[in-house]
Order: sequence, then structure tokens, then C-alpha cells
Amino acid sequence: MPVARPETSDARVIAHVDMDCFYVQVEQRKQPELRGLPTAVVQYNEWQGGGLIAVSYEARKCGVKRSMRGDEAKAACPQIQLVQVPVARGKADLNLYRGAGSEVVSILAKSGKCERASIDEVYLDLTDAAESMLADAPPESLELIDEEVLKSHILGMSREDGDDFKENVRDWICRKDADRRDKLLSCGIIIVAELRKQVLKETEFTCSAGIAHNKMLAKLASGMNKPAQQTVVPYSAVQELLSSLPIKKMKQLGGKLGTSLQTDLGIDTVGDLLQYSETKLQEHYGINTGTWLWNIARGISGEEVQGRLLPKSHGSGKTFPGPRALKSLSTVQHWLNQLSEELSERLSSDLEQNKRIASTLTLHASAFKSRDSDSHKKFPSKSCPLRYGVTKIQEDAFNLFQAALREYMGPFGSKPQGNKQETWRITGLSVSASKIVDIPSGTSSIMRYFQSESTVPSRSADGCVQDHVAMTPSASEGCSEQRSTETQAAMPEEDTGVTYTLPNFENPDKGIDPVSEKDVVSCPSNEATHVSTQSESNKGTQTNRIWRKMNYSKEKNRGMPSIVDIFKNYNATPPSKQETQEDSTVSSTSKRAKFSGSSHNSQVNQEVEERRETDWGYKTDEIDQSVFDELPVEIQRELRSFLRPNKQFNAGKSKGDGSTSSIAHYFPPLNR
Ligand code: TTP
Repeated sequence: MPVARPETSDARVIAHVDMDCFYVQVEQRKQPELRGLPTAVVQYNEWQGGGLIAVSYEARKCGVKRSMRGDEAKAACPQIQLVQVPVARGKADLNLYRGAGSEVVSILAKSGKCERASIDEVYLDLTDAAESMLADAPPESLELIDEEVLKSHILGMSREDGDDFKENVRDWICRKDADRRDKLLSCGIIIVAELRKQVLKETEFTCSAGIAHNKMLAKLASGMNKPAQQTVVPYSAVQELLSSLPIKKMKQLGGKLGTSLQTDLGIDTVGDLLQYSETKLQEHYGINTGTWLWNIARGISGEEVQGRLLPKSHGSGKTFPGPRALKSLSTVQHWLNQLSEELSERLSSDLEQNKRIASTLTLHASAFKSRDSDSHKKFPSKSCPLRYGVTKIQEDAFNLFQAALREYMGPFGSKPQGNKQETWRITGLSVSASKIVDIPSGTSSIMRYFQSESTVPSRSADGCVQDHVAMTPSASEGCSEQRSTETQAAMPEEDTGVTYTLPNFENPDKGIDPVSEKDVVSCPSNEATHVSTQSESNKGTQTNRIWRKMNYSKEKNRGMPSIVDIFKNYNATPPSKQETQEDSTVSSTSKRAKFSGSSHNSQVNQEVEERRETDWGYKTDEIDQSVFDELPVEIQRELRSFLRPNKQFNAGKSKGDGSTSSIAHYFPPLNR
């Protein structure tokens, strides 16, 4: 956690850009006849019409919520169009959405330091661009302020009926006597509005944004007025924003720490934190956390925007809700093979496109036991060094699973004791690859090795795994984005993948915390081809230039319609009737079913026991270094960095209701 109290953080200009109902927009771009209609994207799971994972703002107005299943959504809004998420290998295939997210990133990344925080979210550090604008052409000197800028929400500014708030916004932005912080924010407002217009023009996607002096405040603001709007947090409005904000809404406070603040200190809002001194908070939570809490109560956060356009990890997961819970090693292995295949594909393309390799493989699962004295015991997450090649990943993932299963079942789990015949059910599985580092330059050689390795479907002697299994109770060690399965295990038994859970098995690229901690989860892959890979040295010049470019395009586009008008002339054609799936074959009642012991159980346990006896492993540290010395020098270097990635690479690491939405203007109702 950051503990610094940065002196100058309030002079930075940070934006958080969040796509609106993202998967829906991607599907609507693919099927334009859906635009303007209440639409939802449903999970791959036929039970009760599938779980909703994205809901359009038109559907939200009819009362449709993400927590619903397809059938419930139809009851609430009979005209809703349900689109099923694409499927590959028997599970959701998110490549379409990842690619769409990358399109957006490649546009935004041109404006300044850009951090891709999740499949549809980006942080931008616009300080340089704003400073350049302020120096060369401050807002008060602009003849024309774009409509989109004037529609911005500025916290602390009255928007009461009768107010001409666009004029108020103009006055605020153009104040000559404003302090430097507000002037920089004004420049940020103009830059972000322009970027959002650019995103819409080039991708047809709308997004919302928050603009503030740090990441924490920008993120809070971006969700306040959705869709297709932007919200600004001037320094003077920070305390008011935080005073009534429920403590659990704060990033990193959605979990145990937030609960402890509530129960142990009686803190309900961020504002309540102000009554505690820094020392008191440190006494309760330790020096670092105490200082961090003291800071966030005052809207202070030193967290930097990371210049990162590529994902920090790759993951592939699936949930097995209710009756679909897995109960045999062979089915677990089948699914691990599918997940590993997908993971391997993504690793290969990362290697090929970005010259990056991952070094840790982690397995997460959620499970429950049949007769359970110990029902809250978590299924442990396990990690091991990652070996490239689909067969090896499959093999290692299965070995990790078995190691975790033994631990989960305990000493009596693998051998039935008397009447105590316990068995297990797996309700979620995911494999992820983390600790991703760049391969040092001049490494084409090693890539050939990886590529040829992946075609050899045999178990090689340099394998994994049990002896080297890293116990990662929270998984945070092995994989920075994936968290423990605690919440997942505690979730009801349905399609838990459609909600934020830890981790999100169906969509490991997506959020993990009930309070939208999306920015700490895996980012999508396969994006490198779209993402601009500007060098650090280029960035300064580019950011310095950006406002000029914007100003120029503003001149050029003088009189151009506002962002909402871009689709005004869109001629929609009537929709074809969307086919939706109704599945009556799956029972809706089998929630966290209790399974009685059976002969099958002992068979399974026997299988576990047998596997234990054939386990084998190695430690990378035990590899004879002299073997390396016989290899060509550049391969030695590459291999060493692969086996022991340099630490420096790994270091440092309420939505609005849309009442003021203008999205309808983009996607006007169809002529029927
Ligand atoms: P969000 O940004 O949380 O939501 P959204 O973009 O659908 O809508 P909003 O306008 O309110 O921001 O999620 C982005 C996408 O991630 C979403 O379109 C679908 C997917 N997703 C999941 O697959 N599972 C989930 O639990 C959530 C929350 C999102």
C-alpha cells in the first residue's frame, strides 16, 4: 500500500476512462440493428436463460440488472435482446472484447502515460499534456469550447433547475483567477472530452471518465455520471465527495480491512475516518496501512499511473455452478486441459507479439465437501514455475490441482476413515500465468525453443511440480492479479462467474471485488497488435504536442457536432428477432447440494492416493549451473532470466443511474 504523502499530487491531472456497458456495445457494433434497444449479454450457461454480464442503459431503465438471469430479464423487460457471449472450448471466449478494449487503449495511449486497468478501463496521466496546454493556450484563450466539454459535471457546482450549467461550466473552465490546480484540471477536462470523442469516432464506443488529481479520485468520479459523460473532482470538492462515501466503496476497502473498520472502529463512510489520528490508525492497522488510511480519508493518494498497455497476467477460468459441479478427477482434468490450452494460446501470442514470457503458473479452484465439519476451508491456490508448451501446462495444472486437493481434503480425505466418507465438488477452476517479463533483446533463439517445445506432447524430465509448489494462501504471491478463492467459495452455487468474485473464474480478465476493484485484475491479452508501443522517450514529446493537435483539430472541426450528435444521422434497420436460449434441462434447485458418500468417493480418493505415489518434481535452484555454461551466451542469459526473472520487473507493483444520459442520442430508437 502506498504510504507516501506526495507534496505535489494535487497538481497532477489523472483521468480514469471506463467504457459504458462494454460487452453490449461490442455486440451492438457487430449487430447494429440492436442499437438503441434494451440489450444484455448473457453468460455461456443455458440455465434460466444464462446469467447477465452486461446490460445496456435502455435495459437498465426497464429494471434489468446484472444480477438477473436471462429469464428474469425477459420478465422485467419483454422486448430485451439477449446476446450470448461467444463460446470456444465449451467456455466463454472473450477475445472479441479484449480486442475491442485494445482498440480503445491504442487511441488513449497517444495522450500520455496510459495504464490498462481491466478489459474496459484505462488510467491516463495527462499532467504533461495539461501543463503544455496551460502554457501555450490556456482555456480562457480559446474562442470555442466544445459542447462535450460544457456538459462535464464539476463536483461542487450546482446543477439545479434553471441554472444554465453549461454557462457555469464555461465560466469555471475559463476563470482567469483560478488556482493552478483548477486550471490544470480545466485543461484535463478539454483533453479528455476530445479523447472520448475520438474513441467514439474511431471505435463507435462511448465511454465515461473521471478527471481528478489522483487515480483514486478519478476512478470514483468516472462512475458517477454514466453513460457517455465525464465528471471532474476539483480539489475543493474532495472532502464533500469522500465524507458520505461508504467505506466499502473505496478501492482496497471492499474486503476484510473495510469490514474491520466498520466493526472495530464503527467507521461507515470515508469521512468517518477523519476523526482518527494517523497514530491511532497505525496502532490498529500497522504503520503503512495506518498512514494509507489517514491519506485516503483526505483524498491523498500517491499511486502512480503505470505505463502499462499489456496485461500483467493471463488467466483462463470457468465456473461449474450447482448441478454442474465437478466430482471426478477425470472431469477436472478434462477442464484443466481446456483452460490450459487457452492459456497456452495466449502465452504464445504474447511471446510472439510482445516478446514476453511468464514464469509462474497458478491454479485456483473453489470447492466444497460433501459432509463438512470444515465447510469454510478454502481450496488452496497453488503455483509452480511455468513451462511453455500446452501439454506441459496441462500436466502441471493437473499436478497442482492434485496437490491442492490433498491439502484441502486433509489426512482423512484421501482414505476414508470408518463411516467418514468425504468427497469433494469443484465449482470453479482457473489457471493463470503471471510474473511476465520482457525477454532481453536478441532472443529469437529462445523463442524457437519455446515454439518447438510446444509441439512435443510428451512429459519431459525438466518438469514440475509438487516439490516446488509455492503455497500461496491468498495467491497474491504467485499471481498479483488473482486473489484467493474465498469469496468464490462462499458464493451461491449458480453461475458465479457473472459477478465480481475472487477470482472471476469465467472471466479472469474482469473484476474481482464486489466494490469494483477492476483495476487490480488481469488485463486482457492479444492486444499488442493494436496497441501503440511508443517508447518512453517519445512520450514526452507526444504529450507535449497533444493539446496542439487537439487545438488544431478543434479549429478544423469548428462547429462540429457534440459527441452525442455523431450518431444522430444513423439509420437503423429493424432488428431481426433475437434468438434466445431457454433451457429446461437443467434443474434450478440443486444449489450447494449435499452429496452423500458413495463407493465412487473412495474410488476418487484412491485415485488421488495413487497419483501421490507417482508425483515427482524438481527445483529450478537445483539445476546444475554448469549445464547452462555449455549453451551459447545469449541463450544462457535468456534461460537465467526465464528461470529467475529479475525482481525489478515484478516490483512496484455506484455507477450513476444514467438519468442524465445522452446515450439515446447515439443510438436512436429504431423505426419500426
Ligand atoms: P463493467 O465496467 O463493470 O460494466 P459495464 O461496462 O458492463 O457497464 P458500466 O457502464 O456500468 O460500466 O464491466 C465491463 C465488462 O466486463 C462488462 O460489459 C461485462 C464484463 N463483466 C463480466 O464478465 N463479469 C462481471 O462480473 C462484470 C462486472 C463485468
